[in-house]
Amino acid sequence: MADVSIDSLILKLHDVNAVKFGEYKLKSGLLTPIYIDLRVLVSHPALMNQVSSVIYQRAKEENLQFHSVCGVPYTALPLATIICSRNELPMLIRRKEAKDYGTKKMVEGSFCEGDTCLIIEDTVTSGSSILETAEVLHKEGLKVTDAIVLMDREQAERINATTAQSVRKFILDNNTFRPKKTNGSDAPVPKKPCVEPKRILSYADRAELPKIHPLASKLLKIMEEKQSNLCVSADVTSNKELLQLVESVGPKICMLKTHCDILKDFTEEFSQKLQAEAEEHNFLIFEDRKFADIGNTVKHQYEGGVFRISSWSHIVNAHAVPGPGVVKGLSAVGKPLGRGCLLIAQMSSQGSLASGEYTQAVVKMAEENSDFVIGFICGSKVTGKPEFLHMTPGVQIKAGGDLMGQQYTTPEDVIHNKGSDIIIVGRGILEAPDRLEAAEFYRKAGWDAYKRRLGQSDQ
Ligand code: 5BU
Repeated sequence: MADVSIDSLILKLHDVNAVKFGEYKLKSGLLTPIYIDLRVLVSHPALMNQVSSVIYQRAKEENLQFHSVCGVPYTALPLATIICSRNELPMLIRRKEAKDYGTKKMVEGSFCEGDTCLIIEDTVTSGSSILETAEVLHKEGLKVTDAIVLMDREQAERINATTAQSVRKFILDNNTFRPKKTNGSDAPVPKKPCVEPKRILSYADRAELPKIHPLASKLLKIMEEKQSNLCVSADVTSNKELLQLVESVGPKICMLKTHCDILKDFTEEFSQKLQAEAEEHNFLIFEDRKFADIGNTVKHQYEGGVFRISSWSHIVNAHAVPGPGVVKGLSAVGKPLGRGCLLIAQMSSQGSLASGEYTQAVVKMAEENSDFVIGFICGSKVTGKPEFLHMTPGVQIKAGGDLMGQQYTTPEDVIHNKGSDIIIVGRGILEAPDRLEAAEFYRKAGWDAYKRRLGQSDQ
């Protein structure tokens, strides 16, 4: 790699208006002698190469040890690409937003748990975007100990001179950044070949995790025992039909999802019969109530009214829109009963607003309330924490949707490609000529996809 003269680089950055000298007003109102905006770099390939070289040189001078490189999206992404391509280093891509329901992981690329990833960033002011990237990588099991930053805006803003010499100084002095909030050790990690692929835990392994919620553990054990990751969505409108359905498909499912408010004749006696069926056929009941009010109100909705949901449903779900109060309210009722809650991190319907930063905030809320929240309704795996269960509605063997925004994906896609744990199937089974046969078909499809995920595809 050719040595890059910092002075000539600064002048070139200046030529393309990536660095401007003068008097600029910042958002904070302060005046600064330097203005930096490296987004224009992509239009100047030679300069891109030079900037990439400076960054990589710095990593070498610091003798940083890492297995892979990740550029903070978006400006540093092409810089990381050049560095990795030229030096034949593995790269990882951090997704900035899990925009669609179907979006997969937050980090693309191959890596082993415990690998160290070097972050590349173009400019930094507070370091928040580096920390955000470090947190996403960390959630996936990666260590982040260092980040290389081309320019530190705060340093630039503090200097009084308007000469290239000063810019040179902060490029050279201030561009190794240590994220503080990760759990990774600051000590250099010896580079080791990645021999073991990241081990995917089985449902049975996860049932035994020390931090697992007892209800999640119970469900995982049922799944393993019945070789079923199928939840049937019992969207029927009478008690009789629901009980008939359960008697038939009970042996095939790990969980039954209900909408008690679409039943025209719900009674307490019916809820008792449903519980007896759940006992007999060894499945859990999940009332898809989607609570979304302040804590005090959801507490009443969960415990009381006509349905007395907490008395018969092992699991309920909630929107995170109201904030953590919704979980607190539900937890006040459900936790003493050993119940659990799923947070809706993504929805299967077209145009859903539950995506990107919202989804990430939901994950955070779940992590902060893991004594009651056992997992998510989502389209794909939203957290690397194996204690949480991922459950996905909008599943049918045929692609497409309905006329009211529902979007379907296949069991293979949900379980194998997107890393979810449970398929929730409604009309795919309910509208089949033989519901039992259809349930067995989906059970097998979901289980085969899970086996493929574990790398046991020949089974
Ligand atoms: P379907 O017949 O397989 O389309 O039924 C899907 C069920 O899952 C239905 O009861 C919905 O209310 C439920 N659902 C969903 O489809 N998508 C979501 O994002 C959530 C729930 Br949350």
